[in-house]
Amino acid sequence: MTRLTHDDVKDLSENLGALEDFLLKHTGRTLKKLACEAVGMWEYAIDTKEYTCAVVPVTTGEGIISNFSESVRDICKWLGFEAFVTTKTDISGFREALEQKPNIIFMADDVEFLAYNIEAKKASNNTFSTAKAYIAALSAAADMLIGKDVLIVGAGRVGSEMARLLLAKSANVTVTDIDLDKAYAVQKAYPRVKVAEDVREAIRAHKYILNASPAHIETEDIQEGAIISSPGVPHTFDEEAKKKALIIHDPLAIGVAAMAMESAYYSYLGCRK
Ligand code: PYL
Repeated sequence: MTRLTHDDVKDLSENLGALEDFLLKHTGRTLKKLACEAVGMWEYAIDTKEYTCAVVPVTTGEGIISNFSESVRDICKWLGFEAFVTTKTDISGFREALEQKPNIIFMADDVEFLAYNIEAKKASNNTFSTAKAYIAALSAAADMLIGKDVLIVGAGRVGSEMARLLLAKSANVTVTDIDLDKAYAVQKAYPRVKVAEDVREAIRAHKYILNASPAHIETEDIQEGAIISSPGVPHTFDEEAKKKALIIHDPLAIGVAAMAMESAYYSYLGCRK
């Protein structure tokens, strides 16, 4: 996934209410219900207020994204979890977190973002949680995906996981990417997936689109009434695109909500190694 910037997350916490209203209007789900549906759990299987989430800022690679950890904390709180950000970073922050005896620890470097459930000894991964969550959102907005033609734009880690999950929902899946080797690698892994070599033509031909790429989607290519579920950043859809299509996007909250619920769910499932 493309790395977020401070601008992507600086207003995230205060916009959670607006995101929830949008999800309720277009998917009929709250953020929490959508997250639970994404990970396949009953919403009341766990009582989130009985869980504490620690978020540890990590300075490796390109370093801290200002307000990233605070946004993760606030998304967890929105779901009913107790949550805090450690004052220290990295291993010192990890140690500080442990002293508070949390149930789940969130940490992200430039490649991986995990929510580790200490009791269950199992972590949820933002890449896969995001894929599940955006498919759940598309499925809810499109009133099921069985037998429907769905295009995945972007054949990276998220796009490839989306292909697997969409096939499990009996959708007709086409994948496209400017790097055709990546698209054909997904088809090799999942032979039922079709490859569209012309990205723009594929977008013009599909009503249901999962955008798992940082690529800009031209407004003129978007079908009237299309539904585009789009975790990708940067998010470059203009106002005209938003009039033509239902565009489901937020830079972090939908994916984090799914990984938080999934991680807590491991306790309910009694995951014991
Ligand atoms: C998890 C996000 C979603 C999209 N891209 C992913 C990303 O930006 N990853 C990098 C996160 C770095 C966080 C930094 C910090 O502030 O702790 N290490």
